[in-house]
Amino acid sequence: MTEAMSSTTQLRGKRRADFVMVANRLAVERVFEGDGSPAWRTSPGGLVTALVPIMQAKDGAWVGWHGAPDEELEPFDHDGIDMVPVRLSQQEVTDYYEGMSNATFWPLYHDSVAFPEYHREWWDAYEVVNRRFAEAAAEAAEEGGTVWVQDYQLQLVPKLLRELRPDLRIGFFLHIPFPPAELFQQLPWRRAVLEGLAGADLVGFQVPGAASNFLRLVKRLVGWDTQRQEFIRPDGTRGRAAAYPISIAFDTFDALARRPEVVARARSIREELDADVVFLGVDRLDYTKGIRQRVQAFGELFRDGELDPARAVFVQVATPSRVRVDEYRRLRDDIDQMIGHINGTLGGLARTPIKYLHQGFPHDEVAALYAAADVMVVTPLRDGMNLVAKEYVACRTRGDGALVLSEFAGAAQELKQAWQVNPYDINGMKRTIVEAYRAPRREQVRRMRALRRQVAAHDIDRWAETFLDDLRRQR
Ligand code: GDG
Repeated sequence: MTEAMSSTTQLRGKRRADFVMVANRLAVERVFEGDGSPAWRTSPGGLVTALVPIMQAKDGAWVGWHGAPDEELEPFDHDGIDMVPVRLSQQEVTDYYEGMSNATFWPLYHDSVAFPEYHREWWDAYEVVNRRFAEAAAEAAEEGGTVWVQDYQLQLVPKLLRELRPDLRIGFFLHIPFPPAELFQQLPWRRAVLEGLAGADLVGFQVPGAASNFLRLVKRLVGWDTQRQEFIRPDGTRGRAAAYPISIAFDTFDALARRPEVVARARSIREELDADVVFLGVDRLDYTKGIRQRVQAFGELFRDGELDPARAVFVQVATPSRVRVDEYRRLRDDIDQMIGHINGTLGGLARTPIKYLHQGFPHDEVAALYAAADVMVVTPLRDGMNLVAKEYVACRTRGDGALVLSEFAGAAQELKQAWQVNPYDINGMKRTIVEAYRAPRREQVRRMRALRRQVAAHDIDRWAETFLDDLRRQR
């Protein structure tokens, strides 16, 4: 990841861009300097880092919400990119973002592992906000330009944009899973969503199964013909749906983990933990990530003496997330209680078997944790990709360490040499966790080297290039 950069904010006249990104959030966040004056800083994160150079080279524009409700801002330049803020009212944040996006689409698309709620007023807000984003993109894009729309908050934008600006080349990428027909059909607005997505020339998914789910649904519920990866609209134009597994900036993580400060920090983490074996989980605190099941498994391993609390420790970092959505509050309370119980009954004065950190850390600290952990445990119940698994691999610069990975993460389709588990099968997961840490070092190294080759060869730059090349070819 790049270091956050701050730059002065300057307003620009209306200028049209040849390449426009559209995402729920702008690529910058507002920070306040020492004297209290506001400035914009590039958001950390792989997607932004990968796309910033492309956008700078093309004089691009980025359309998105700037993060504060009830505030209208003029477009401004930030490091050579036109930032186009979209306004959201507080009510829209509640209905479009927390409601329709995060309490309907998010659980429905993740196998309904939490119950999706359907509220008509949420849907109404979703339509209104999607139209606002489409209009902002239509205004920002140059004649014949390219627009790339990101993720489940904006599924109606491709169609709306196509109606407003038939000259544009439109791409869409879904970062989360796309469910099979049996689940998707619950959605009262299913046809509108399919048609919304199918306004794009290229609809990208994390894995091939998601693209086929989409194509099958377009055929069945919208009634359009499909041929292999293509769907054919009534006017005869075609769009394509295919898989583009997202990745990380491998070289950046690899270099970060080799920095002397990070190496030293990893060593001091090991000293502080004072354990022979360190297991690690790093997730947003989200019910899709399988944290309950993972904690259950570790609790039993410690209770049954398979792991000795005097010798082993499980470190779980859970970054606070979507704290205003009810289901996330329940999850936080559950996890607190489960871990409190395990540590209270199995720990001692000097020992807690589970070190639980309900907070976010800077990137170099996360890299040091990856470098310090013998076994990384990534057990989502369903996950579009899961970048944590790939980041761990990239930070294992000595080629050792073991990755335990849920077969329900998109990443499992690429990371074949991980120790794969079904997170619903607690006994199976316990067995595999023990097997991974007891594996001979040469076995761990053999697997890790293969994983590192895979991630190094398929990094985020390659992901963006492949998607954009295919989009160009499609139209
Ligand atoms: C969605 C999809 C898909 C976490 N804690 C800290 C921290 N993180 C960073 C990780 C990683 C990112 O957050 C999490 O990415 P994931 O991919 O694991 O999961 P989601 O947030 O659910 O992302 C997912 C992804 O989109 C991309 O398409 O892979 O399937 O659900 O980068 O490192 N970073 C820092 N401190 C923390 O405490 N700095």
